[in-house]
Amino acid sequence: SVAAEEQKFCLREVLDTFKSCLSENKEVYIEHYIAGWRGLVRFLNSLGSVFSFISKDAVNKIQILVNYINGENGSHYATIQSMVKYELENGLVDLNKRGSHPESGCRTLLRLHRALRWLELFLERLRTSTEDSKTSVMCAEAYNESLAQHHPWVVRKAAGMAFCVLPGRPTFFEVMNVGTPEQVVAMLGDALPLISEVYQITEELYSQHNLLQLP
Ligand code: 1PW
Repeated sequence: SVAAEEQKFCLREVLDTFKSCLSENKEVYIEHYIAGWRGLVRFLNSLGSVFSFISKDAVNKIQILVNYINGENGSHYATIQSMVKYELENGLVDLNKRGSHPESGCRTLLRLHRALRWLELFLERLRTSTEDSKTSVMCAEAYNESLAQHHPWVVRKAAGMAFCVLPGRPTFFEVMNVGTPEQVVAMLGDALPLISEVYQITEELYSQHNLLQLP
């Protein structure tokens, strides 16, 4: 049932899916990347309805990528590396301004990639936080250091308002459903290097191909 599914939610499992993202030669499987994002969206939704505006866009982006994977050229969308190669070689990416390919896989995944950096920075703050640390402040700091630079004023404003109503650290840890605060900290210590590696590999790939500013 849906209720049982929700009850089983545990952030450790979500972060573990990022483990399965990397192939032996360090390529990033899009299907697993998306599975990780699905879990993050479930987590966001469990924090309250204010976060549905944030998760909605992630859901849209996930769906665009799923459609590519299930489409007739799906085999090219196995990894981020194969997607970049395929879309660039076939002129399927709007490089300078939005035109005939406004929803390329490359630009869509770039949005999730930038949001992953936010997550990484936020979870790192959470990991090293103390009992009286404010989740809203940690979340806002992580946002300002990463995603905010890519968002227009309205979105920054709305995001700032959402952060203000984030539950406090104890509730936040409970929703994660990992165990005691000590277990949360240990879990984050395990998961963060993996998320960071997936982020770095994607960042380097995009940088090599000059794709970090795709419209
Ligand atoms: C507490 C855990 C945090 C996990 C990160 C959650 C994902 C953050 C998504 C923020 C989305 C805010 C509203 C949407 C803005 C879009 O305009 C923007 N999308 C993203 C993912 O940054 C850019 O996409 P666009 O408009 O160029 O298609």
